Amino acid sequence: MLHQNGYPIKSSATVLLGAQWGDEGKGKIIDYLIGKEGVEVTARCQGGNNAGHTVIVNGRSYDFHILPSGIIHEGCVAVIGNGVVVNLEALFAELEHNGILSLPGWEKRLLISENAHLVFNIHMQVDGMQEQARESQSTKLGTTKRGIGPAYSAKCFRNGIRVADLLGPFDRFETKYRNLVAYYQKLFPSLEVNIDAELAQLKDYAKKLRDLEIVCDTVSYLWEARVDNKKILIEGANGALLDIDFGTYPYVTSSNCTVGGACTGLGLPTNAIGDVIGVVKAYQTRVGTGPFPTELTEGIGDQLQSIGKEVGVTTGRRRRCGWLDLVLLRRSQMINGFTGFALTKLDIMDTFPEVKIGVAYKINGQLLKSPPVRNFDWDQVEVVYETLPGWQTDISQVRKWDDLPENCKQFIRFIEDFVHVPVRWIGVGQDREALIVRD
Ligand code: 2SA
Ligand code: GDP
Ligand code: MG
Repeated sequence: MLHQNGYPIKSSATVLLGAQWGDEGKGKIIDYLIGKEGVEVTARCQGGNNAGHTVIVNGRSYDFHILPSGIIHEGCVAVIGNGVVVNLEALFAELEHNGILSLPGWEKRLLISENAHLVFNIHMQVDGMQEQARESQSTKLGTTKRGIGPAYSAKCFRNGIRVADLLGPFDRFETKYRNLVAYYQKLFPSLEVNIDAELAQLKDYAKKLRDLEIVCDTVSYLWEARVDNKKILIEGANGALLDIDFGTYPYVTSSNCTVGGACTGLGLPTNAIGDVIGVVKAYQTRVGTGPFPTELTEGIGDQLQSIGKEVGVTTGRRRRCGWLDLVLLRRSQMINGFTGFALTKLDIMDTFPEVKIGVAYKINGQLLKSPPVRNFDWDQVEVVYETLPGWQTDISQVRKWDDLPENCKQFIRFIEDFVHVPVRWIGVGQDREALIVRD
């Protein structure tokens, strides 16, 4: 493709997204793709340190919240795009906690957009206060309390503060910061902030960022990477059903976790997007409150939770579990246009005599054409299930499609036929190697 300025743009970016309510096992698939496909640039486009991606390499477990998982690969540049909200304290803690600071030249491989908005401690405090207020109205969302909603609200309210502001004249930054605190204190009179201490800490971060030279115009960087034909992988965080526009609103996060977020959160044109990989867990989980029609509150739900070790990576909360919901997966496909699925955690259902899949919704006996919009309607949903025989075989050591039990293949083909997306990767365990790659 020849760019209008005469530059040949060679590469397009692969986008990897959660197709459900997050925690589909994106971290592991990202790690596999980086290693296998020689990815040179990974980028986060939305969310903040509410995300929690687990990557297990040679027995060591990494948990990434704000850093792109690509940071552990020495040949890979990790970009935090303009659409991400950045908590600097969490960022530096994560670099340390995951042993990144001891990787040679790590600072040459991390880039942060100057346009990204900052998350401050006050945003986290406000997140907590808003949740408390919702609790008394029984409208609690179950946020991660990482200040994500308040930071994105400030961005839209246009009193948000960007990374570039922190690196500019400090007195200007200070004025913006004090104005922001004053704004929140009007809304929440009980909010206590030690402004001087916060500013001193932020000044330290400004120096650190300046010394490291990791803040830049990531739009130009990505454009040049495309001109240089670099392999780019965009790491979606959270999941389609948590998308602020298309998720189960208001029980969602505050960013676009669907494919459009990759463009707006990085400044990439739509024709820069190549493959869109959807990561799908073989069953459904959700952390936090909100609709979950196929939820199983006991029995098999408890088994999925304990066998699948379904616990939040950021907050340690127990994840709710239920059967795979193809009504919602098809919806996710309509919005994202997945070119392939990575189906994860299939091994977790190894012992089940039968497995169920949600295939339609009814309200008052009437089939629905689309998932509900109002909470009132979500509460009325009755799920129509397809029951398939279980495989009752340990598949954790299987590495080839042909070696999977027939009932397991039937489960996978059912998903493909229903959603019309090929399942290209199948996860059968936590490790990087525990994956079946389909030709
Ligand atoms: P927030 O904090 O404002 O984004 O919360 C709003 C809703 O979004 C959900 N949410 C998540 N759901 C699944 N995984 C997430 N990341 C962590 C993980 C979560 C954890 O990997 O396990 O540790 O609890 C994530 N982040 C946000 C959240 O539960 C709310 O329903
Ligand atoms: P993410 O947020 O989508 O990256 O997913 P999380 O890291 O929050 O949660 C997924 C969990 O499932 C992690 O503990 C992974 O190590 C684990 N996992 C990923 N794929 C598989 C799989 O195929 N089988 C098993 N048993 N565990 C997996
Ligand atoms: Mg997660």
